[in-house]
Amino acid sequence: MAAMISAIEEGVICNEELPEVSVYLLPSDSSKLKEVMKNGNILGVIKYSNQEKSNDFETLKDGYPELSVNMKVLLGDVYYEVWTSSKPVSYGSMGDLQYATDGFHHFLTVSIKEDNIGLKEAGKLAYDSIFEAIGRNNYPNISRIWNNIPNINEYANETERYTQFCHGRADSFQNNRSIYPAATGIGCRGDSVGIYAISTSKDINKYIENPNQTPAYKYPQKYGIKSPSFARATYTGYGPDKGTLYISGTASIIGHETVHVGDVRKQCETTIDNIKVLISEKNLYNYGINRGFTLEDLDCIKVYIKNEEDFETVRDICSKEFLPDKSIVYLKADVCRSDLLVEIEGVIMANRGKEQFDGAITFSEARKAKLGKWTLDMEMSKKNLKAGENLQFKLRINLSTNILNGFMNGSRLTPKSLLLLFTSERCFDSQGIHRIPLDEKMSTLLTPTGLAIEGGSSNAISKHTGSRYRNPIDEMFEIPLNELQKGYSDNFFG
Ligand code: 3EB
Repeated sequence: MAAMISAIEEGVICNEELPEVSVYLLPSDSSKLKEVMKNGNILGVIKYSNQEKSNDFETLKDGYPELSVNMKVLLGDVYYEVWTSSKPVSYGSMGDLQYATDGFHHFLTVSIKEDNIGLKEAGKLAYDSIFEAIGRNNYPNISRIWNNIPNINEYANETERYTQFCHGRADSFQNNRSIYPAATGIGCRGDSVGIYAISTSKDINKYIENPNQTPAYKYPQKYGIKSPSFARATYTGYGPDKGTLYISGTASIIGHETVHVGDVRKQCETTIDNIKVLISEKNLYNYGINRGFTLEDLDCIKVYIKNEEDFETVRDICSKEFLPDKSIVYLKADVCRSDLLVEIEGVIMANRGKEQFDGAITFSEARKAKLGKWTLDMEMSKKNLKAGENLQFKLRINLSTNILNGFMNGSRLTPKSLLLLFTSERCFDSQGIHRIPLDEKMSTLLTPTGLAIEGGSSNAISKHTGSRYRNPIDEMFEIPLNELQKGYSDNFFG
């Protein structure tokens, strides 16, 4: 579709340019690591190594959050996971917690010594401090979190330590926020629970489940009196091509049961199948993300292996499934259930290497209207608008069957087409006065500013609705209803 910009003045659509986060997982001797560190805007650095103490942070450290995870690297020696932003970063700390922000993202590390308090209490304290920091700093929406738990499968007071951790964590979630982000909960060595997390100021996170797995927060009580507080993945960002998909630690679990006990090959294959299903278009579609991914998109892959002797078997499978130019690290670690032999996680940075309109604005929405659910993706060719220029946009709108049926059956009329009014929500009149929707109690369905609005009691600022004001983008499209695909099923959104 194309629209003509018809306003007299030049205008700029105020779409925030969001800072972009990059994650790198690199061996300590790689030149790429030096380059990344030199480029700056570092949100945080996580060190994976067999070493008890971090000894080379000294040379790297520059005020950013850091965490040393004591895990044996099975191929290589020391790996660094480096988080950077495209925008300048500032740093702070609150007690044991260190954080970095770029104005939109908040990265944190916290390490809690268990001492005599026990793992349940340590887990609760760690999460309380996280919620306090992200709340106070105003970045409350967690996208992804990693929990490194010492001696995860050992028992203390007749309960497995992992379930103690889950208990403390669940208590903290209950007091603070009942939305669960993508996570890893994995065994490490040492005497401290090491946690790192990334969160955002705006709620742009979509928390994704796997249709083949019971949501972890609904695991039955036989796995612990309080269920694990995490989702299978998080999609964070605006638009299908400008987001990041964080894939949680994934294991050989179908429903809530461990499958293929004792068979590392089959566990590894099941784990990979679980990831395939999780990131598929069919699954993501239910969350308003109108695209899918494959294993080839997966980067910053961590493969946790319980028994070192399984390394070759696991690597054989993984090197066939994942692309060789992606980062992968094999770590020796106990998984949260003692019968799990392998766990895999990764990151898909959807905004990398994908062709886009120059300076494009994109956004995605998934909403619930009176008749049912709908989603849309929009991509617009330009951000800076000049009168008389052509504007191209790609639009994908999905209406649930409930909405379509509602259109058809809800009235005595039989609608034949859908009218799509495309306007800029924010516009300025010829005196330069900012006209907001409320001026006219408008009801704009699609706006190119990152907001999709439904409802309202009056009209849009549009020539098509008799408004007194002009709008620089103001096009009406008619889409015959019989050309619309049948909508997706209404099985999400709670
Ligand atoms: C599982 O699917 C495997 O407790 O934060 C994976 C990811 C696992 C995160 C966590 C646990 C956690 O239940 C274990």
